[in-house]
Amino acid sequence: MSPYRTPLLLLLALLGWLLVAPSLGAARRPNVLFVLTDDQRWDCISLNPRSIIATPHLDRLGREGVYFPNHFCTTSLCSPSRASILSGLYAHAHGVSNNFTEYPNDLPTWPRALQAAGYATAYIGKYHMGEENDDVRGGFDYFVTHRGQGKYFDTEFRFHGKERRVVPGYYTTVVTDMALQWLKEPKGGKPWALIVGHKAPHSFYYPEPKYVHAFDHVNIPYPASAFHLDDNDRWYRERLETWHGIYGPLFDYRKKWPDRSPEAVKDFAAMTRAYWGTILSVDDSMGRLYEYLKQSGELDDTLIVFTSDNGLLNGEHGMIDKRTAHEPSIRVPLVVRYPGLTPADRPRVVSQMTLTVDFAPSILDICGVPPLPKTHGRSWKRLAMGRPDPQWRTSFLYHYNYEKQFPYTPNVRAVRTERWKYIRYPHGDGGPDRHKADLFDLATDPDEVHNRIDDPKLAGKVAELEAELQRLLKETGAEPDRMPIDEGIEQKLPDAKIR
Ligand SMILES: [Ca+2]
Repeated sequence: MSPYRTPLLLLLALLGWLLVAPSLGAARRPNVLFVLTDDQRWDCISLNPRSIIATPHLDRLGREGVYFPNHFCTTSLCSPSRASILSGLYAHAHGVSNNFTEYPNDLPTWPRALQAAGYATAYIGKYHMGEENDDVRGGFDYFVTHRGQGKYFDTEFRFHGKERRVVPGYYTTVVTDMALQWLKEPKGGKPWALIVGHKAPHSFYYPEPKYVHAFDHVNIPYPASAFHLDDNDRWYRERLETWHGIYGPLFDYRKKWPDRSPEAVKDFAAMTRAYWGTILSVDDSMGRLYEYLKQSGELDDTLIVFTSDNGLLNGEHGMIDKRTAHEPSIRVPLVVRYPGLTPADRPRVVSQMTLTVDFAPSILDICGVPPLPKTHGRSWKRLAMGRPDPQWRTSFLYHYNYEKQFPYTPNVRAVRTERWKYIRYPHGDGGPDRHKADLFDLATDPDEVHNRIDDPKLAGKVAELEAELQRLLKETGAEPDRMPIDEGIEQKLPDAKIR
């Protein structure tokens, strides 16, 4: 045999592999496990240094994958945000502008696109678009949900549009059991995509019995920003004693209200401990799902996404709930694990601002499935792989429309850049705003305590941000910018059925 023969054969084999390898890569489609919580704050995952609670299983996704510390929702309200997650569109474009509107049946979603591309698809848990509807929705081969908000214990689920049955047990555990059951079923060689919709940590907060006392030792004061409202418009103060204010009923944690006494902070602390407790069960759930994928050999072939639909104000600026454009309301946790993006021993942090509207383009891009015909978001696949994306956004639009059923937050039109946030509160009649705007310098004031809108030195910055807001409204097709008339902050409680 010629002494050159073996190296030549090796070289030919290598060339052949190089030619085939890229096409192999393109053909391999990862499974998708998308875990969605309800109202989880960005700092309630212990990858965030501010977190009081420990979430080792959620952290592991980031420690073996990609952590997005600057991820945001574009409307901080359950149904509109969920519709943005599925469609890649802003609320004004998908039309689900409140919690009572069904997702339009003819509007594309990323699960539907995956289904059309040959994926086995399922949705298990809280869907929360179209409150009283538990029918099967388009794009899912298997669909389990319930009417309304569901309950932390003993929820009545409906199984793929057929029987309704109370499943005894804790919600988070029960949906995890159902998810594992579906994962174990044969898929006929198809890749799969599963969305698990948790109820936790949405109000009213009921932790699992084993976590009821998990945070009894933690002292929890009202946030300092609750006592610095002088720079802000009057609506901040008008909200304090309402359903969405810190002196109000606190989702029934306070029996007699309003209560401005310093001692009443104990109700706030009890509420916060319960909220945190519900997230510990979510972490357990992720641990079980991860362990199953590892055992079944699918872990490294699965794109795991963990996120929430919106954030939550927990006392900041004297506020409870979400809806506003403040950081705790619009920031959302996001961790992603998939070795096709980065190997498990080379975790990555993507610091660019990512949005709920980025999920549809990103997931389809990673799965090698054509994008939806129209989205406002962009794929972060390149960023997650550590490649530069010089065109990535440096600002984004946030909006929320006043709800008559929840008269505690004005209309909100805001622009956030990496350093600044400018928030307007339009009246809704096209005339001049009747509330003072907010301007926050997030670099020097991350807790948004100092409203700089009246600072004459920043007039140029305000003009620049106003122009950017108008540009973003135009770019996302939000013109003419329709919104309800702001009927003001009211003390009345919301209807008991929709709380
Ligand atoms: Ca929510």
